[in-house]
Amino acid sequence: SFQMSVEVERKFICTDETLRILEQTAGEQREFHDQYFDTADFGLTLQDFWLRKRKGSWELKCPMSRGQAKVEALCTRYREITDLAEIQLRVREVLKDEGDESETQDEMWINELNLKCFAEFTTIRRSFTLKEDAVQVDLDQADFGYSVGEIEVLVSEGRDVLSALEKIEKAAQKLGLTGNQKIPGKMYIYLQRYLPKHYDALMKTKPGLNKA
Ligand code: V4E
Repeated sequence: SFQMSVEVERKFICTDETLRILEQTAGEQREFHDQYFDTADFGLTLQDFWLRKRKGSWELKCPMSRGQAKVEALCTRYREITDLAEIQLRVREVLKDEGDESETQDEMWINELNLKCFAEFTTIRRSFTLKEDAVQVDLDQADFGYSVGEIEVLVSEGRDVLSALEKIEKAAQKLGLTGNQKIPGKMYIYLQRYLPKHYDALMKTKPGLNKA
């Protein structure tokens, strides 16, 4: 069966105060390079699908039907698909590709579907696990000069998203996060800086999103 999980997360800007709190727990650091793919007319991202390759593995983040208004306030949630055959199926569906549905090997499917890498960057990530709240906190430093934190909870499909929100809220309070503004992720800043046409097209589909 396909491994599908739902990621609920809240981004934040990490202050020295929050960093001090996090550094009381053991953290680990890693580095990765992400490549994001879309068609020339933004067939995936304008529908809020995010296709990415990281360390040789593919992942598709898929939007979920609008749920609790509470989720949209400060957090985002996406279904994450990591099974390649399932990713190909979903991408073909989103792009309304008429071609044969046979699973193609290697990177042939990328060319076939006219997908191109539109953004790539390297991130240094420090991760902390707050065990008592069952959340993970990541501090990301992207190589194009943007740092952002995120509190995230993975829930399995169909599980209660509200309890995830409560965990995130509890962790946010512990970390002294008082802001109630939605903080943009790395990709939004990247698009805003380097691909303003793409960014503007996205903003037209998401009028509620905060500008950076
Ligand atoms: C979902 C999304 C994008 C894809 C990147 O997602 P993100 O979780 O920010 O990346 P990262 O590196 O933390 O992935 P992880 O390691 O957790 O798998 S790019 C834009 N979006 C949509 C989006 C949104 N709807 N709202 C906000 C505030 N940011 C991004």
